[in-house]
Amino acid sequence: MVDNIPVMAHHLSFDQIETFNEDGFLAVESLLDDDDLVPLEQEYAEVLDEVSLRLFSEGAISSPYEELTFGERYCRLLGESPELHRFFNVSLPLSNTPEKPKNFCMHAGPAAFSLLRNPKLLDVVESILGPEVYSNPVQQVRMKPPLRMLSKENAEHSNVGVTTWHQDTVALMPEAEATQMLTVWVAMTDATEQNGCLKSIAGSHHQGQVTHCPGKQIAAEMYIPEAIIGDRKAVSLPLNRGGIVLFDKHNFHCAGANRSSDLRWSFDLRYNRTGQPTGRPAFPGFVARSRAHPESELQDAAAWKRLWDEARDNILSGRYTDPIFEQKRWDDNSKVAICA
Ligand SMILES: O=C(O)CCC(=O)C(=O)O
Repeated sequence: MVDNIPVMAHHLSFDQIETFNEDGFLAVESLLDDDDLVPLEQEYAEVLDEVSLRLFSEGAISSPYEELTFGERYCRLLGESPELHRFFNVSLPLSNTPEKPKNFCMHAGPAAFSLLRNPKLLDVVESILGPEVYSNPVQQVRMKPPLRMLSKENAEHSNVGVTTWHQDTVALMPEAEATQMLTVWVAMTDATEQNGCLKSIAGSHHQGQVTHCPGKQIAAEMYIPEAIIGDRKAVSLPLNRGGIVLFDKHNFHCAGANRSSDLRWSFDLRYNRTGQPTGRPAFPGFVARSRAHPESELQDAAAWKRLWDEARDNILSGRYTDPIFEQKRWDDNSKVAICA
């Protein structure tokens, strides 16, 4: 801090902010490095070890595949246990009544919490949202095996397969209509055309909220129909490991299939201005940065995990009765033709 002006080493430049405002997205290369990413890779390797040994001891998989690399092992195990990805996600599933409570799970480890509070990410977020930043719980890990290794259902599940064209607002409950929310997508592995990097349509956010159609196989995978995309040209966003992409909440974006032979891994995190509704009240957020009240920032990884454990208990016990997620974008007859 110099004379109360915060020093933000990774603040976006004026030109970058202008580009973001014009296009509705912005790629920032090489923001994160090994110091940021290796602790996450180590934590995820431990989770994979723990989960695979447990599933093996329960007879749910044929081998824990300890001899394989992290990526090979995850991909092989997901083939045998299609809901394995849930143990790695940084959010609970979007269901009030999960069929299998054992798989109503997530990962809330200290390295994941450190990613949410990473000062480089928060400098970038502060450039767009201002100094009071809240970690919005609409966040996902995407660990995507090569398409050929996926079941039909998983091929259409955006945590592991393709991601259809959408705006991020579609994930929010109506309470967050006016919330200023920013998506920060983080490349844990290189993202290429071949392994299904992001694609976006520049300027699409100026259109505001558009119709989304119901997911064809998986309800949560709502998509913007062709009739709305039209012949606008998509821009591919390949990025090296450690790069990030920012999205305005109304930007149209998607991600293709992984046609490589390796795992493609990313996180997508969201932040909003503190005090505004998150759009996912069933799940916990926290103050990630506050220039006015730094004492309000959550700095304790164990406390963050406890918040998620409580949310899980509240849902599984039926104490949380409001819908976690609403498939609200197609409850309207005018959409029937456009979605057909
Ligand atoms: O990585 C992906 O496949 C999709 C990410 C995405 O849609 C998002 O960040 O909103």
